[in-house]
Order: sequence, then structure tokens, then C-alpha cells
Amino acid sequence: MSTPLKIARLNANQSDFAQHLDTLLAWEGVSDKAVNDRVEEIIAAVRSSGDAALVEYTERFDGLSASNMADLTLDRARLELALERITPAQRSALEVAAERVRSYHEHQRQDSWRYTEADGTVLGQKITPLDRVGLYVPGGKASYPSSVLMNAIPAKVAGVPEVVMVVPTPRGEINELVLAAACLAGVDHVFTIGGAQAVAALAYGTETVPQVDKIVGPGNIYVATAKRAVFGQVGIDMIAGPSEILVVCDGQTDPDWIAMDLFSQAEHDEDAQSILLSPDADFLDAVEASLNRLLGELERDAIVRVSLENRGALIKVDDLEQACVLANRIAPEHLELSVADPEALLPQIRHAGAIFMGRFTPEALGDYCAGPNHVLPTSGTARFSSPLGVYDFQKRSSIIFCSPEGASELGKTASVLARGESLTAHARSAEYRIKN
Ligand code: HSO
Ligand code: ZN
Repeated sequence: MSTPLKIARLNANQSDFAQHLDTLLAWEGVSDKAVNDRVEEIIAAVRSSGDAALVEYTERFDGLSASNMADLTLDRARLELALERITPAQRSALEVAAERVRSYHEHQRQDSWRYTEADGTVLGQKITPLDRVGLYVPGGKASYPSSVLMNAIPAKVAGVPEVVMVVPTPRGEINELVLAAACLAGVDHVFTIGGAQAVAALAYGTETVPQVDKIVGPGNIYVATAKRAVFGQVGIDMIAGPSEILVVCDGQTDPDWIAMDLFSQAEHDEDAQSILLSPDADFLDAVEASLNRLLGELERDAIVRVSLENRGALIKVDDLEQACVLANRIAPEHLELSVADPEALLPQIRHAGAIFMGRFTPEALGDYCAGPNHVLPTSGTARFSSPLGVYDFQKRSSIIFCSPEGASELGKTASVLARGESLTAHARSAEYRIKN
């Protein structure tokens, strides 16, 4: 029997609970001076030397030698080959997931609209997809085909004509599932480059890599730092923190199910956070026992242990109402309402990236194939932000079309305001159009 798991047990009514919770939730977005300097250097090199810099960094950092960018480019035929190389079961699972994700996101498409004011002026909003989007896909262990679907499909549903994917392939190791997912999602170009150099290439363009308007997708500290650095030159999605799950359970779900739901977040990485709230103390004991019994069965048990011991907690609450108050305070990325009547709790929930309703809706289903996006606000940012979606790949232009009467009426108002700001040309421009 291995060492018992040391996971925090708290009671929401203990006097120092607020302090405990603050410590538990504290997360410093990493920012490192040395990394910053390195990233700035890389960006400058890619801006001045383009493809040559990409080839050189890819050799240095990924151990992959290429004579030019053509060697680091994968065409659609290569993506189609990947679809043939994966197993039929994998292919059909990817297809099912892609279809569900597509139809969910089709509900998010925004349309242009307009209306006419009484003076005949037409006002409106025109929706336009971005021209070109870059998708960063990490290499190695955190390379998730599901994330390719979650990032590329909303862009395509939004109508983005060109999606450019970059994915590092250290020592030439290619993840066929990632390429197959890219194929199904309709990714247009793939380059096997990564790190800050790939982000710089997407932001500024090189001889081979087309310049994009927005960069989405997760990455390590170099990628995150590079995204922050090129923000303004291009749009970015978000700088995601570690993954989190908050489970609220009435004590009636199988404790093994809840234990595994907590593990499912914890196995992402050592900084991931899994918290359980329940009014039933015996149930918390039962879940703790399940965690101890099941932990050894996991492939990533070492990561899970660090995550749960450093950032996990089992918390006793008075009732489900108190659990909802805490859920709003935590504003988790994922919230499972593992209770008999989740609809009764839903009106009380204000801050969560995604809400999983009832005992039969584990986060894992949402991570892969339920339909909604798995790119969600982390570290409490669900207080003010939303899941990645079609709206992240569309933008709005305002439309103003004045009638002569409208111009005449509005001109009077604009003239007064402009003269108040001492902007005479503004005032006169408006006044020319006032009918006398
Ligand atoms: N839970 C992750 C998404 C993911 N899970 C990908 C499995 N694969 C982000 O919240
Ligand atoms: Zn996950």
C-alpha cells in the first residue's frame, strides 16, 4: 500500500477558512525576466531573418534539422494520410467529436443587423470573420488532438478562410492524431515549428509562414510570454492558467465517480486544481478513501498526487446554497453540479467557465465530445470572461447611413458638442449638412 494521499480537509465554517481558501486559490501568472529577454531576442531574430531564423531555432530547440521551411511544412495530403494512419476507432471518435463541436458552435454564429431611426437614418452592425488565424498546438505530452478541434472548428464556423497551425515535432516525432484532427477541423496550413519563434512567425509573417490576425491555443511559458509580447500586433485568445475543477456533490453520487472526476483534472499537470464541496462529511470520507484506493491505478499517479496534495481540497459546507456561494467566489473553469436537481442550483451560479449538470455529466465528456468548447477561463477569470467561441473569430463594424433629415437633426447636436470641445472643423462638418 502506498503512502496515504495528503489532501486538505476543510470546513467552510472554520474561523480561518477564508485565509485557507485564498492560499489554495492563489496563482501567480508566471512572468520571468530571463524568459522575457530570451523571447524578445527570438522575436527580433524572426522579424529580421524570417525563415532562416525558424530553421535555425527548430534545429537548436527541437533537434530537427531542415534545409529550409519546405521541410517544416505539411500539406493537406499529409493531413489526409494521418487520417488513414490512425485506427478506425480513433477516426470515428474524432469524427463524432468534430461533428458535435461543429453543431454546438453553429448556434453561436452572430449575424449582422440593422434598424432605421425615425429620421430615416439606418444604423447597424456588420459581422466579419477574421481573415487569418494562427493556432498553436504544443508538442509532446500536452499535445491534445481534442484541443485542435476546439480551437480550429469555431474559427471555421465563424467563416475564417485561413487557419494556420504550428506544432513543434521534437526530433521529428509527429502526433498523427493531432494531424488527423487538423484535417477534420479544416486547418489550411501546418508548420512543424514551435516555441516563441512560431508565435513570432505567425505574428509578423516570414517568407513562408503567412502573417495572421489572431493567435489562439495553449503553450508553455515561452509560448505564453511570446503571445503576450505580440499582443497588439495581433489578437490573442487568453493566457490560460492551470486547469481546475470544482465539484459540488449532495453526497448521493458514487464516491468512486467523484474521485475519478477530481483525478481527471489533477492528471493534466502538477499545478492543476481539484476541489470538492459537500454538505455530507461521511461522503467526503468516502471520496477520500476512493482517492486513496484508485490513485495507484492511474498512469499519471505521480502528477495527480502532487496536484491534489498541493492544490486539492475536500471541503465540508452547511448546505448546497453555501456551496453555490463558494462556487461563485472560486469562479472555477469547470463546475460539476453532481446533485439530484442541478436545475435548482443553476440560478444561483454566476461565475463558472462551464457547468456540468447532474451525476451523469463528468467534465471528461465536455473535454472531448459533448459539443461546447473546452478552452475556458481559468484562475477566477470566469468572473469576466467566457469560453472560446465563434465570437472570438468574428469582429463587428458599426454601420451609420444618415438620411438628409437625419444629418440635419444630428448635425445640430454634434455642432453644440463639437464647439464645447473647441473642435471647429467637427462643428462645421456637421453644420454644412443642417438644412435651413
Ligand atoms: N481539461 C482540459 C481540456 C482537455 N482535457 C484536453 C483532455 N484533453 C482543459 O480544461
Ligand atoms: Zn481535461
